Amino acid sequence: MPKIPHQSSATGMQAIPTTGVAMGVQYLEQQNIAEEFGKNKPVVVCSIGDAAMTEGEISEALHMAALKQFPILYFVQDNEWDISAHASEIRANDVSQYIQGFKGIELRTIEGNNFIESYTTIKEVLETIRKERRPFMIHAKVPLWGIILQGT
Ligand SMILES: Cc1ncc(C[n+]2csc(CCOP(=O)(O)OP(=O)(O)O)c2C)c(N)n1
Ligand SMILES: [Mg+2]
Repeated sequence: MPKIPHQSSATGMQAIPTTGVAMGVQYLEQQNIAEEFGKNKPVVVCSIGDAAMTEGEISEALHMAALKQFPILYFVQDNEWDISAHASEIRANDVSQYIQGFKGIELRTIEGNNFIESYTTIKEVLETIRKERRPFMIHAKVPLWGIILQGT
């Protein structure tokens, strides 16, 4: 069953707690005191927006995940908007470029509105994390809903 940690109204605040959970999962496994899940080992998912990715705390979390190889997926939904500010106003790079600075976190960049590509990539990444116990980032490029609705 999924377990969901606390919510916060400040953007990006999920990265440190979720990375901490992944650290805990790794600790239990390394100490041989983890619950037995067979092939279905736990995976931690940090779901986050493109603008929230620019927060300072994110860097701390990514550094530890890359260094210690935690079983976590950073799932970034990039709609190119930060409320009413466009990506071009608030960031120098997208996350596929940014993550290159964190050796050890494997990247997949996908079109998030392509169901087959999204489904197969997420399936493959979750299976790999369950097996190989290391961090991934999926950068899903997605449309902004409001703009789509206005256009219809
Ligand atoms: C630390 C902090 N700064 C600013 C805000 C105001 N704020 C709320 S949502 C948001 C934009 C988030 O954009 P993104 O992470 O791309 O998520 P999206 O809404 O596009 O899915 C901002 C700046 C906030 N909640 N917390
Ligand atoms: Mg956004």
